[in-house]
Amino acid sequence: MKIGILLYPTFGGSGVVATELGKSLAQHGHEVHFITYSIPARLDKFHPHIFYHEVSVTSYPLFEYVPYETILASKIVEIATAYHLDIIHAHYAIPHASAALLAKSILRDKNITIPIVTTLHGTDITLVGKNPTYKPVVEYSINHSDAVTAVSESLKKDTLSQFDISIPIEVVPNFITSSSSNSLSHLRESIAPKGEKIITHTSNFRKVKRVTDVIHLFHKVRQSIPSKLVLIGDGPERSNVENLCRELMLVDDVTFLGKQDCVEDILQNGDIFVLPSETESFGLAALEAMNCSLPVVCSDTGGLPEVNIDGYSGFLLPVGDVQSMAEKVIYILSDPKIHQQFRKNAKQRASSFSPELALEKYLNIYQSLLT
Ligand code: GMT
Repeated sequence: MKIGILLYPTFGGSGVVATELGKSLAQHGHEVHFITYSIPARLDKFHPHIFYHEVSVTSYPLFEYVPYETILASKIVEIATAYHLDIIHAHYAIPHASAALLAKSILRDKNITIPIVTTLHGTDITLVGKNPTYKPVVEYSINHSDAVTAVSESLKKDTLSQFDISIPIEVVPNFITSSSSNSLSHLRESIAPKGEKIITHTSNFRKVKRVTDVIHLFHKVRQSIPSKLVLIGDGPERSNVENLCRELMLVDDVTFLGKQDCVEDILQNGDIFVLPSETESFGLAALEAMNCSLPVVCSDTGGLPEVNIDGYSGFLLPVGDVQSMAEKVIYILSDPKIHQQFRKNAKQRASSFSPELALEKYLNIYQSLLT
C-alpha cells in the first residue's frame, strides 16, 4: 500500500505517533510518504520505503499570514498524483484533515479517488477544536473523512459530546515502539551523585501540563526523600517554572534538560515519572516512562486511566491535588520492594500497547476503504 501521512513534525505526541506508525508500516513493506513542513523529529534513519516531502512555506508581501493549509493541500495533490498514493492518513484534525479534504476534492476532478483517514489526538478536540473559531472546520473535517480514529475511549467520548458527529469513530490506542539502547549511566551519577532518587517529567511546558504542580509536588517530596527533579522539554511556561524553582530555593535540585531527541535514554535513569496535566487524551509521555520501568503518578483525567492503572503501575489523583500526588511518590520511593514491584508492573503494562496491535487496526481500516 502507498500511504501519505500528514503530521506535525515536532516532538509533540501526535507527531511521534504518526512517525512511528509510518516507520512500522515501512518495515512491513508499505510505501510511506510523510508530508509536512520539516523533517519529523523521530524520522532518524534512512529506510528505502520512506519518503519525506517538505511543504515549503514561502512568504509573499501581500500575506500577513502564510496560508499553510492551501500550500499543504496543493502538496498533497502533487504527491498523491505523482506517487499514486492509495490512502491519506491525517494526524490531527486541523489543518491536516481539512487540507486532505480539499486535496481529495481537487483530485476527484482529475478522476483520482483517495480515501482520507483522520486520527484525532486530543488537543485538536479538547482545546483547539471546541474553540468557536475552529469548530465548524473541525466538525466538517471529521464528518467528511472516510474513517476516523481516536487515541482513547475518553477522546472518542469527548468528540461525540462536543461535536455533532455523523461518522463512527474507532479507538486505536497509541503504542510504544522501543525502549532505549543507550543507557547514559553517567547521567544518574552527575544528577544524583549522592544516590538521591530521580523524579522525572516530560512535556511541552504548556499551561495544560501544569508543570508548576510538578515543582510544588517535588518541593514536598524533597522534604521526606533526598531527591532530584529532571525536566525534559520546553515551552511557554518554562520561565514561570524556573521562577518558581528560585522562589522555593530548588534550583540546585532541578535540572532543565530542554527538548531532547532520545527521551527514553534519559528516562531509563529515573525512578518515577509525574504527569499532573489538566487534561490528556492519552498521555504518550506516561506510556514512554512506563516502558522505561518508571511508575507513573498522574492526574485522573482524560485517557490517562486507560494507560496507567491506579495502584498497579502508579497512581491517579484528582487534577491539582499536589499533596496526594506527593504522598504517593513518597509511598513508592520509600520502600525498595514496593518501588521494584511498581517498576515491574509499569513495564508490564506498557508492553500491552504493542505497535503490532495498532498497526493491524490501522491496516484493517485502510484495507476496508480500498475494497
Ligand atoms: O500534549 C500535547 O500538548 C501535544 C499533543 C499533540 O497533539 O501532539 O498531544 C496529544 O496527543 C498525544 C498523542 O496522541 C497524546 O498522548 C496526548 O495526551 C495529547 N495531549 C493532550 O490531550 C493534552
